[in-house]
Amino acid sequence: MLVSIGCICVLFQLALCLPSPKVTYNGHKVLEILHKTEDDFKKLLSMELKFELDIWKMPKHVNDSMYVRVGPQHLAGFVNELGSLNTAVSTLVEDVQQLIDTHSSPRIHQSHSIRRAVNTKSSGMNLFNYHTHASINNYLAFLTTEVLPNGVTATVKTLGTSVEGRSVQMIRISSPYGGPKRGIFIDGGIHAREWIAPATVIYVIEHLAYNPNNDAGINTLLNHFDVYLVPVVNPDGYEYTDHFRLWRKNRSVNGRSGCLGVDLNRNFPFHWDPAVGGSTDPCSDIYSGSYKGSEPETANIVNYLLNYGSEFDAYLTVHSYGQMWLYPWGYTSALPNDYLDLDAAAGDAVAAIKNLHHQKYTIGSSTNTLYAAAGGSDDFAKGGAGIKYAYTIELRDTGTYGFSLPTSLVQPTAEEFLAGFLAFAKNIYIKENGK
Ligand code: 0X9
Ligand code: ZN
Repeated sequence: MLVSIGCICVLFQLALCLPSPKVTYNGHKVLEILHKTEDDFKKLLSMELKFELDIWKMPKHVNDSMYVRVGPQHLAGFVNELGSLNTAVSTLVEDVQQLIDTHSSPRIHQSHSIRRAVNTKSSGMNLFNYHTHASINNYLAFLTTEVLPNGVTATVKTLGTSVEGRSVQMIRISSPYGGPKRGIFIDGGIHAREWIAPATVIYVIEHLAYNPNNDAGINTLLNHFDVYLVPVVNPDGYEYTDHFRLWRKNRSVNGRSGCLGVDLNRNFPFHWDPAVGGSTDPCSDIYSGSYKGSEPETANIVNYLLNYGSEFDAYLTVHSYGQMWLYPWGYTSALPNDYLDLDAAAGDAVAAIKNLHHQKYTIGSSTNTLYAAAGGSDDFAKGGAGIKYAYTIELRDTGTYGFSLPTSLVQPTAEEFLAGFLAFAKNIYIKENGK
């Protein structure tokens, strides 16, 4: 009842005007489960709502592991029911709250300390921490006031608002040199709890804005492309993670269900289908929404990409975790006709990633590498908006810390993503321009 109890409390607190208490995960465990047959896997999935399971990692195939968070009130019942299946179960995380307390620090609000000077080499934004949404929007606004090296300009556009009225902002980083240029679109924070995604997008913004002079790769990138970045697609969910650290969805009110939120990455209007890796249950973490594109946060991206998609060569959506560089499709196991081009560009990206800190990222179509899930933004970008090179990138790690990635790992994670991105952009520029 974690989610539904939360909802009742929300109503209660609204009436009493009290701040909502933090949801804690004391006694919650993450179990690693190995299933032996497809049938057992289906039975396992059917237990999601009954035991309020939070699936942290889906298995890729029979005998691959699944990671599942389960609360103390359901542990015995769940383990008991697992006993009737042919599975091997072990404990990956003993106590989720302890993991959160030990390894993640609260997000910081830093707008006041961003440097107010011109022509220096950085904004002063703390790149190795997690930031509040307000802090991120202040940061984007600050960049537009900067005189950046090499004539680079930063322009901010509001794509729209969220359910709770927060402003979803996009920044364009552009150099006056080179061209004519096509665009690359990067977003983060579709899923609320994946804090490393907005942090990584901010890291990229900062480096593109301030480093074209001393980084040849960035200079070349900006000579070839304008880069458009949206650090937080789902600001309401992102802010809500202050109370409910493992919240995934947005904060839509779902009729009278008593459960809030739609999984935005099941809501995009291209082969939208709750039956493929989504859900029709508003209480599920993978609720696909009541109809395709129902959510304002989805519409913000959809409308922009429908209007301007023809100007973009690439769409990268940054998620965590799992260390993967995935391309469409998520709605089918069939591959796009041009998948070899997408595979090759991803290959250059993961090679550059490996080169930097020896981290291994897996490449493949999302259905064949991760799991089938329709309504993802990558599928829409490619199939609905016609952007050839569309990807979901799952950043670090592979399960040690999961969503509670310590701030000490923000820098290497973001650094290697930037290296991968630069290699990727070089690949697609050569492929599309023949030079
Ligand atoms: O399930 C998702 O939405 C993504 N994984 S995550 O752990 N970040 O939630 C993967 C999405 C891959 N793309 C599509 N299925 N279209
Ligand atoms: Zn995600």
